[in-house]
Amino acid sequence: MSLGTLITVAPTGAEHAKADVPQLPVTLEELVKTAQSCEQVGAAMIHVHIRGEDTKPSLDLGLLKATVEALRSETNLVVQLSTGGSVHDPEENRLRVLEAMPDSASCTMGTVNFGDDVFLNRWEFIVSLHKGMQERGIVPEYEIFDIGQLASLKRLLDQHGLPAGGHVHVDFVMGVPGGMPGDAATLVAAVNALPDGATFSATGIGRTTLPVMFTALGAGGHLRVGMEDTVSYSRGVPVRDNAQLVARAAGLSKIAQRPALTPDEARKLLGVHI
Ligand code: KMH
Ligand code: ZN
Repeated sequence: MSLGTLITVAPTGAEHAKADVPQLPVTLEELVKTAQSCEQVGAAMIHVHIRGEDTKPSLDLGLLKATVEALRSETNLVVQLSTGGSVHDPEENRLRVLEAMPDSASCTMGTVNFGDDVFLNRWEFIVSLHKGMQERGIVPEYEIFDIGQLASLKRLLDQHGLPAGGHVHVDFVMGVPGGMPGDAATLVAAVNALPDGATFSATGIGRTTLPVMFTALGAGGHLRVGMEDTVSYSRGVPVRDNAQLVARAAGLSKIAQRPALTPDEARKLLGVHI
């Protein structure tokens, strides 16, 4: 069990509309400010989805590169780009995200129903992402939306070897309609099915946020929080900003005697080069 808690902030995502959630960071300036305020209260890594000028999800390579550069110069956070994008993004655009050379990138381990949509992750595509990251020295975070995807992760590691950095880190994304539920029993079952030596973080979508957070802390895991996953702080109370969610996670981590890791401690845990 790791002594401290890696807190990842996922501030934007691809699903919420700026018109519905005005506090959602969508411009590069808003993203950098959010990143700085989240770092100040305990975040060590940022999971980034960018938006275009129209505030809609984008995988524009130039903007992705500018985002990585800005986050590197204005914060010390580990910069993780999403290769999941939105459910509408084609595979070639998702794969091209790696050309922005982030420290880390997400790699979802299977296809899953996603509300009324389908989040498509074919085996060949997963292998391309894994190999693309190995070649570039980008550290993957394997996103797990359902327990069976852990069997795919073991198959991937058996067939194609360890990721860059030599360490396997998984993020359980729980409570997506179509994926695994966000409850304690499911998280414990998922933890028991992890590859040997892997670390994990967990996030619960919407009202599953708190049960997943408490269970992850108790099970020795790390935390992902942010407005990608949750826009309500409590029943009927909108999230003020991402830092509010990070501060709550950092406070609970401290109470659990597993205080928030610094970004450099996170790099060590994940195998990201300093
Ligand atoms: N937006 C979801 C369809 C990831 O970032 O890698 C996919 C997602 C996972 O958020
Ligand atoms: Zn994401």
